[in-house]
Amino acid sequence: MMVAVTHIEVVQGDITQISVDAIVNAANSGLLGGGGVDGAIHRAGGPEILAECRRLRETALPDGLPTGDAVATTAGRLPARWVIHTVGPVYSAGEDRSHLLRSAYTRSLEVADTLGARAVAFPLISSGVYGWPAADAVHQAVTAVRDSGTSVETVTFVAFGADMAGLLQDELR
Ligand code: AR6
Repeated sequence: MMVAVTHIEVVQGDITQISVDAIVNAANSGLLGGGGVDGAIHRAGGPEILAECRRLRETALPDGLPTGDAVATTAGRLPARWVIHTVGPVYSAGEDRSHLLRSAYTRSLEVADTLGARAVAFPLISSGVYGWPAADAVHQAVTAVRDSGTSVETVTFVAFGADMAGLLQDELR
């Protein structure tokens, strides 16, 4: 039996500059933009991405994209071919939502498999505006990708700062 092994890499930088088949956006259910990495992707990718998100809201996703799910659009003028939008959970100290955080990764990889994407880059979903503690966000991200069974060959985690890059390197060791 052939067992696909996904290679996991860490780079520090801005995900909008990464040349891969698909970059993942830490979006919100509305899909119409926001701050953080979402704002950066729409700014750098141009209006084509928002136009396709609007069309999705008018057709397949009238109530928006549920937390833990994922959907692809064009990447506009980004170096990537697709943006896979996913919605991580807002962190809650009183309720364990980690299954939704892992689902954001696994559903994104399922969408990537459907597209035939071989190289995919992720930001650390939920670790910014949504308040997920960085060390656990990294742990959930790496374990979700490792356990996913995806056909994607290379997953690149894009750390926005040196602290996040260090946490990722520790988790991968
Ligand atoms: N490249 C890579 N990582 C980035 C970039 C970038 N250009 N910009 C920020 N990050 P966040 P969330 C990191 O807040 O927590 C938006 O308003 C950032 O340092 O972007 O899932 C959406 O519309 C952090 O580590 O996403 C939603 O409403 C990580 O990306 C909400 O924020 C995620 O931070 C989603 O919140």
